[in-house]
Amino acid sequence: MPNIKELTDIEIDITNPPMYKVILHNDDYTPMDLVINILTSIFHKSVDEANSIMWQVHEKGKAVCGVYVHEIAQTKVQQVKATAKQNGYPLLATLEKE
Ligand code: TYC
Repeated sequence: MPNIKELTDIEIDITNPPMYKVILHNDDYTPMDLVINILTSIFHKSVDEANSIMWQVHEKGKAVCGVYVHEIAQTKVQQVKATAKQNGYPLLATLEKE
């Protein structure tokens, strides 16, 4: 029979995993269309949402494009990095703990 302390720890792990923001950064080279494609394909945004996030990054320097558990957030950052590299652009995404 688990004691109360064990039950509390398990509950915290399942219900409140730490969450991470994936932040997209502006640069002067990555084409707007590629950023929109990344936001629709990797972050599952609608074309309207992707357009709005892309303009926010372009005008303000950065924007949050999603909030995920660590493993998923890290995978998305790597997918952005790989896509940018494949296309020869310096697009940058980073993680920030919520
Ligand atoms: N500033 C880029 C341009 O003018 C567009 C851009 C938007 C680049 C968002 C990166 O995360 C980014 N082509």
